[in-house]
Amino acid sequence: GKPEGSPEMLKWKDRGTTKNLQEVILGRCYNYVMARHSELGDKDCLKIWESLKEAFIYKNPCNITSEDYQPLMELASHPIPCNKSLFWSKTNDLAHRYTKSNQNFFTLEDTLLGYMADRVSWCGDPSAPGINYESCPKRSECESNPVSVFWKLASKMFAEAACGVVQVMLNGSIEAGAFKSSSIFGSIEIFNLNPDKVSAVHVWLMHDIGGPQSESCSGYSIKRLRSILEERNFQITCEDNYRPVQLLQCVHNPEHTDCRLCT
Ligand code: N1C
Repeated sequence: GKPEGSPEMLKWKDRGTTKNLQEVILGRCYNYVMARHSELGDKDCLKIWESLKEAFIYKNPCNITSEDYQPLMELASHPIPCNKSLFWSKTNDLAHRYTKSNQNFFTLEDTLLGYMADRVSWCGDPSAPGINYESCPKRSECESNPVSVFWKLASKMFAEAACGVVQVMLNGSIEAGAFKSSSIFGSIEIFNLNPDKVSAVHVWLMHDIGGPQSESCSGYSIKRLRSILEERNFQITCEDNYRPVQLLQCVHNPEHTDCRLCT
């Protein structure tokens, strides 16, 4: 027979569907619902799993649309309290460490939808069993793959649901600039904030401890973000190295000068 799992027989370039996807999604769903029962109302995890499965099973993994996810979005979405939404771009790890230590803020991964899908992969195949566990398409192979379409839609809904003051954590150590218009934050989230519900955007511009500070709040890409947001009638503030987040970075770099109490 064929040599199993040898790279040359893989159809796509990204990793395949997560093993035991059903159990992982169901387990995470029950876990989330149990911990936050009061705020969530009734959520049917079995129905949620089935609507995720129906979105991609037996389908060509390059032809997924937002409509495929509509039932899932309706079943799994829930409101987020005003002033608590935290967006991020190129600060995945730090942003999530921060919301874990400070229960006051929600990233998309702190909502039911994002929590279930975090670091999980899935895609379909027209032939049986309808799920491809070997490989899935990368974004460079096709834009309309199940995982990319999911995150774009979930990000859009997360932004639409925000109210009050919202926060965004950006990475000031990136050479190309902290704000990128092609990122999900720059291309989807900022354009789906509702000016009737959101008053202001607070930028936390973090740079790596000991790393370069390629950009500060007066930098070029932040100026572009500022003009986009002001054009849309949001107030914007920017803070370099917001101290509550920097203290979390300092846990791993306690001796660094940026981490000393008196500077
Ligand atoms: O493209 P990005 O960042 O600006 O996207 C981040 C932005 C956040 O504010 C989230 O609300 O968009 C949302 N989001 C996720 O929550 C998320 N979890 C995992 C967007 N993408 C997410 N991923 C995966 O990381 C997904 O595969 C996407 O393509 C990357 C984007 O990361 P980025 O470039 O650092």
